[in-house]
Amino acid sequence: MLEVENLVQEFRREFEAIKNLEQWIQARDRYLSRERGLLTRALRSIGRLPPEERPQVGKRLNEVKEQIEALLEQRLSELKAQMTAAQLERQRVDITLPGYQYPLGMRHPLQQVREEFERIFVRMGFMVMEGPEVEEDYYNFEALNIPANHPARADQDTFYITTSLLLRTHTSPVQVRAMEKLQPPVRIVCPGRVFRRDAPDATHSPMFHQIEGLVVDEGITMGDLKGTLEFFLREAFGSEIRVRFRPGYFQFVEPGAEVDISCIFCGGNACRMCKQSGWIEILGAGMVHPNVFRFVKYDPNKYTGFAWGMGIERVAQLKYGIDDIRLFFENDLRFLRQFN
Ligand code: 2NL
Repeated sequence: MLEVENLVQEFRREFEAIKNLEQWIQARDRYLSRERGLLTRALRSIGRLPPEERPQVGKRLNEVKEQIEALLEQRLSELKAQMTAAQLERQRVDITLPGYQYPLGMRHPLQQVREEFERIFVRMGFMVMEGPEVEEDYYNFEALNIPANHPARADQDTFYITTSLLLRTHTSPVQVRAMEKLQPPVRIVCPGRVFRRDAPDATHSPMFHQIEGLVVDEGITMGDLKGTLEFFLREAFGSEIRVRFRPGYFQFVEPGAEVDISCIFCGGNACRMCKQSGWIEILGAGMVHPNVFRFVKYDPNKYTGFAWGMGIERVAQLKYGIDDIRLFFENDLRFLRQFN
């Protein structure tokens, strides 16, 4: 009996020292292991006691075993609860931390110019239309009155994909497609990327952007062309500018015109920016050639129209004083952030 009570004392001491799951497992095995458990061995050794002592010792040992099992069970739940609490503490999300500051993006300067011009034309009742950058030879050249042997078709100017597929060299094919779909009156602007096989330098990029526009209806005249473009240019560059139309040649118009604005830097006096002329060339335009109407099955005796095209990079360069077109495409944030 004395040994049994000593065992109980020893267990209580060790039980108090259990701080974690490993110590708990050690204690359980030390007392309750089927093979070497101190209590298991004590129960087995009852048979070696004098017969009169066996019932009393056996009863006490069974009591002790139940107590030890209950205590261990209780401590196990406590340990599990402690571990769960510790894990929750470790994983806690600190919602008081300030959030990550996402840097705000901005529109590319070319996109800003494009949207500004789109808005002016939309106010005048134009529709914005887009089309494929990979085009058929027919829409890029043939339907625009540029025949197979025209120099604009030479390999050095155009990126060909196959003999009949190419990267569009202007956004005019969008307008040809639009005329195939729509009946006059047509008022559209077509902004987008265009491609020319040029070696890049300060004034050339093999990919650049254009906005073209087209108006077709009965009775459209050169007066409509002049009024529309003059209004647009004053909206875009300031109401004080003057606009000048000079003869110009484009295969798909007749007559054609080069359009200048008075120099926005010197007011038309003469400076470095306008090469002392007082004028800056800003776009090309003209009355749509009857052959173009024939290709899209518009009756050239019923309808007339005008069209124009301008380069977006050139305008953005003028507006912001940028001397190298390649800056637009390098994605250098020190450059781009200046247009925020
Ligand atoms: C320029 C000159 C121009 C056009 C583009 C055009 C389109 C159709 C029919 C007739 Cl569908 N013309 N576009 C007309 C004249 C000039 O662009 O210097 N662009 C940068």
